[in-house]
Amino acid sequence: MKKVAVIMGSDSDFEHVADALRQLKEFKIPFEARVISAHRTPYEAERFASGARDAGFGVIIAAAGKAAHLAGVIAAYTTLPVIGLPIKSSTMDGLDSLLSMVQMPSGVPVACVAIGGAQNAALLAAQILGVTDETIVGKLSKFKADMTDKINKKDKELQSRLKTI
Ligand code: RP5
Repeated sequence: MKKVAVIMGSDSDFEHVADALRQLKEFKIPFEARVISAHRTPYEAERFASGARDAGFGVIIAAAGKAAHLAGVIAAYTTLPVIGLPIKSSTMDGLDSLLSMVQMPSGVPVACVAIGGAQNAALLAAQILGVTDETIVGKLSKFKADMTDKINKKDKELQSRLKTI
């Protein structure tokens, strides 16, 4: 199975990325997590992205905050799909990160999840790998079925509450 790379711009991003790591773990999808910064360690960002396909990765999640160029820089150096995970920053609530990731110029796409959307980043990575890996599809289908059950249960509970108002 191809691996997922989870790159964060700083160790201070870790708590915002943890849900992605947990979800990948739950699906038993192999992943590697690294701290690599587009600005502070640009050569490492280039080196990692250029070699990612040969290193066995199938998709890269890039999490960063503030002037969040990490996903874009990584996408510039690889033909693998890159998922940007905008981190909620202290001053602009993550809008800065979101816009830095999502407003990519033509020719260098970055798929971007919501600000703080760590679980969705992992689910999207799983769905990308699932295009060619049937074992992941089963896990994704179960995830969706469980989610359906949960929401149906909430709907039932709501119907009961409505009778009491
Ligand atoms: C970004 O700057 C990182 O992704 C992080 O979200 C933000 C702040 O980094 P630290 O100053 O906390 O290391 O590059």
